Amino acid sequence: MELCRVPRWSLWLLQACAPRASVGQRRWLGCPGGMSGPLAYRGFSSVASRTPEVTLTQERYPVQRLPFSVVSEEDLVAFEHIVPGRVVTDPEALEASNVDWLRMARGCSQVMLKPRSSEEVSRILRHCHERNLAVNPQGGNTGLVGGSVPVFDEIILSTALMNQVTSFDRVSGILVCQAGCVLEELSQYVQERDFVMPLDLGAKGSCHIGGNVATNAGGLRFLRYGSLRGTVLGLEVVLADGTILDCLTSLRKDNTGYDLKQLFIGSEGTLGVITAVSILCPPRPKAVNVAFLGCPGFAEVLQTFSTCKGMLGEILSAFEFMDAGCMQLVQQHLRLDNPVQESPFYLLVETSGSSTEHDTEKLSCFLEQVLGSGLVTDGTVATDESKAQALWALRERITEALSRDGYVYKYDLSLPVEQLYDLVADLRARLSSRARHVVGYGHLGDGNLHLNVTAEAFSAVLLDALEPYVYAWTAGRRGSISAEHGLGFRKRDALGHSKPPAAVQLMWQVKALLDPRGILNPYKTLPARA
Ligand code: FAD
Ligand code: 2HG
Ligand code: ZN
Repeated sequence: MELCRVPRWSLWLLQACAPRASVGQRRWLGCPGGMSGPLAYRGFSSVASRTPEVTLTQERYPVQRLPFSVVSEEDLVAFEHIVPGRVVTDPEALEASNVDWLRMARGCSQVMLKPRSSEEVSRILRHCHERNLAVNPQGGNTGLVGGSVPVFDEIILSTALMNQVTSFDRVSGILVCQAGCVLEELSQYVQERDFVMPLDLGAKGSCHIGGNVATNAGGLRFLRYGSLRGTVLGLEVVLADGTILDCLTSLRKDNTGYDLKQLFIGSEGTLGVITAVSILCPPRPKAVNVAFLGCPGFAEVLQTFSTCKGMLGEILSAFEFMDAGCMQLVQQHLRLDNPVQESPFYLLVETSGSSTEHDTEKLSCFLEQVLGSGLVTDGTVATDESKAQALWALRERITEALSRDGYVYKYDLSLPVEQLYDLVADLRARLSSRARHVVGYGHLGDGNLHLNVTAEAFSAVLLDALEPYVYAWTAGRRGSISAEHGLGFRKRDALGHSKPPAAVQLMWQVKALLDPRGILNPYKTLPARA
């Protein structure tokens, strides 16, 4: 097939040769309201201890402690025996693990355990099961729904020291590793071998692969590589009673009975502790281009998406959008520059393929078409790796900018793509001056809207104006109230807006089967029982 001629303006369209993930290696994950500089942001502890005013979850929300045992001196002795020197009880050291990334949830756990192996996890859970002690599995603590931190005094079971790669097959691209490996480190590991991780997200510098699987994280590569439900080939999981379930196969095809690993993908630590993951990594694309475009309206955003799919086809790897409010926030709080003319909407389009010449020409044709027809009013394309990184930062760092704006009410919705932005406009009118900002952005290519509302501080009145309104609105369009972040503590009671009573009932039955005492991440995912 003949490619169309490259237009004159596309002379400045050059290719960013490395995949975007390699750009991400130098990225760091900021903590809201925190210090500046990569080192300051690497861990959360310093930030959490400087600003300790997060309200206890049990004080802000109506929730009752369930009748679990309280950790005793004898329990601590037993834990010290299982994980010697890795029982954390110092309140200051526990602070960062009791408070979530968003600083909206706070528990009061007095013990964190840091196992190194599945056997240690098994011994810990066997003890907790026998003693009726509640446990909160924790990875990188980057979750956005209050699932990663205790609600009361649950024991924090951290995977931070379970960070070893077990094997990597250079022919198939299958990676087997422990659950506590940091996503960015895995990304770097496989890239050195000419592969990429099938997922990427703004939290990659801190989140763990086990946490990614436990939340079934979506992220920025979903459009290209699909869900973890497809790319995760096997899991090792420790059940609530300490049983080690070894389903850590590395087979592309396996139809022997029920696919049990799927139960644990997206179960948010309520059914078992994921201790190891086998995941299929795609080959590293040789040609990657990133374009950042300004659009005059949401109708044009949708038409640009249709045109993009038609013209870029198999090389399209990301189609992300953000509104003008998001741009304003990243400019104001992160001092990032808008590379194009001010517009009501912005798009980030990425292509990944194997031929520089082919992909560049295809992208040029697409840009010529959308600029020529007025669907897009301005645009820029990455000319080198650092520019590609700068363009991605505008989209990836919105979460961080929002958190610096004040208290954030966060919604993560799946909606029919034509209606993706309607709720943002609706809420702006509904909330008027009660909110500081109402913004919309997200993975348009996946039909996933991130609707965020900021205010100076938490307000129960504003919360009442938002919920259940947002959930009912979404249910009315047959959408999902959680596209990728999960339910955690904050959204568990909204499950009924997306699932029928029979499904919720079955979920409880599965929970009872796998965790009969309910010790694993209680108060999360499944709705509170009356
Ligand atoms: P944690 O936050 O520690 O835990 C999350 C949940 O998983 C908790 O319920 C916890 O109990 C459970 N869990 C953790 N580890 C295990 C384990 N080994 N076994 C069983 N249960 C476990 N999410 C997306 O989907 N897409 C995005 O694009 C995205 N971008 C983000 C950007 C930023 C800046 C931030 C702060 C967050 C973003 N997130 C995104 C949310 C978050 O990063 C993901 O949910 C991530 O997968 C959580 O991983 P984690 O290791 O931090 O898990
Ligand atoms: C993203 O896509 C993440 O950037 C976070 O899923 C979304 O902060 C949010 O609402
Ligand atoms: Zn997202």
